[in-house]
Formats: sequence, C-alpha cells, structure tokens
Amino acid sequence: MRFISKLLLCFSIASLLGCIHEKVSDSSTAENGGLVAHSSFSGNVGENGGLVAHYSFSGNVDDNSGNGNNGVVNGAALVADRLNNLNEAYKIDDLNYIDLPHRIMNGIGDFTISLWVKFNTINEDYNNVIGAANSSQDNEFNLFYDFPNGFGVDVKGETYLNSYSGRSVEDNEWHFVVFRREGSVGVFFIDSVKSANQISVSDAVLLVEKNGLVIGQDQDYLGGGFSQLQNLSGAVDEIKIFNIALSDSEIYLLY
Ligand SMILES: [Ca+2]
Ligand SMILES: [Ca+2]
Ligand SMILES: [Ca+2]
Repeated sequence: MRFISKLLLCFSIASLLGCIHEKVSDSSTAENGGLVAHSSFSGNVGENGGLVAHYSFSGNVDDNSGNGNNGVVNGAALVADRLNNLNEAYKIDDLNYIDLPHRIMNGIGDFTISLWVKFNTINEDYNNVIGAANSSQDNEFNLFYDFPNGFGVDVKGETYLNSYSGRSVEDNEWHFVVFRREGSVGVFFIDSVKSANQISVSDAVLLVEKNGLVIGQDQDYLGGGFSQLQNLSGAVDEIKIFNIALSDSEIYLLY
C-alpha cells in the first residue's frame, strides 16, 4: 500500500519479521507459463473464456469454474447477497479473510477480475478487496477503494490511486467492480460504466506465492501483516478471475 506507511511499518517491524526477503524463484511460473486453466469450464463468456476461478459463495468458498480452485474461509461469515438471498455472500471485517489458491494469479499476464462488493464502513485509508503477494513484494497486486478518491490498484508494488473516480460507492450498497489488465493498460468498470481514466501499468506476469492470494485484507508480508485500517469492511460476492483480458462487451455481459 502507500509507500510511506509501508516504510514506517517496515521500520517498526523489520527487526521482528523482516521486510526484505530473498528473491522468489518459483519454478511453477515458468512451467505453467501462465496457463492456469486448461480444461473446459462452464463460464458465461465464450466457450474458452479464460475463467480460472468463480466464487458464487453459495454457502461456501468452492470454485464453480470446474478448475478446483476452492478457497479457505478464515473467520469470514456468510451473509445475504445483493438480492437478499441468505448465505450467498461473505462478510469481511476485522482481520477476517478468505484465502484463495495462489496458482489462480501466479504467472498471470493479461487478466480480468470481476466481483460484487458492498462497503459497510469506509476506512480513511485503504479498503483492500483482493490482494496478491510474494515473499519479496507484498503489493504484487491489490485492488482497493481509496477514501475519498475512488478505486485504485497496486501492480508490482506501484500504486495507482484514483484509477476510477467520480462514482461513489460509499453508500452501503452493492456495486459491481471489474478491473482489467491488457498488456500495460489497466482499466476499471464500476456498475458497468467504464472509467475514462486508463492507467499505464506493468505488463510483467504476476508472481504470487502460496498463501499470497487474499480476499479482504492488505498483506504487508506474504500471507499476513493485515491492518483493520486497510481491510474490506463489508461484503463480497460473485468473484470471477479470468486469465485473459475480456473485451468491453464481454465485461458488460457480466453485469
Ligand atoms: Ca452469491
Ligand atoms: Ca498494509
Ligand atoms: Ca501491503
């Protein structure tokens, strides 16, 4: 997250935890070459639409994509979804989170993430919805809402604030959020409205290590270093992760 706060945290806990880790050498990235979905699946975008994982949160954190990428709940509780169906979404607060298999985003190049989110409380810092880390970079990827500026991302440790402004989600209502990285271009769609603000991000593949793909918290080291000032205090549902850049029209179809 924010460099200064991260720096301060590094200074404060460096002696205990260490903020500098050895360079990752994850052979699985090279072996898989970013191919994280190879079988047929029941996605709703084309026949081979790159859907790596789909969490409908219908009473559990099972992956509905057919790829077996089931998650693990760490204290998050089932709540009603946007249509008021009981036990159809997960509430995140305090230091709760949902752990997803790191392989979903490890080695990924172009990608698209879509999800429904409702913020119950807006932190006056970061409100991190999904984060990916490795042992040398805790902000390999983050998708967050930054009060009061709007949605933003971290990519490869670089922070892009205010990537989507002008559409408030500080209303305790559900909103549909999509982020797409296509080459070096990142763009948000909020409630099916595309941001006019496209951002130039690294196009390097993401390196995500075991325990490093987390829903609801900002990691300040691999799998931990969470803060209630930077979490998602709210609910999340219908997370889909694609290992391709969906077209605009495909994204509008998800809404
Ligand atoms: Ca659901
Ligand atoms: Ca943090
Ligand atoms: Ca962080």
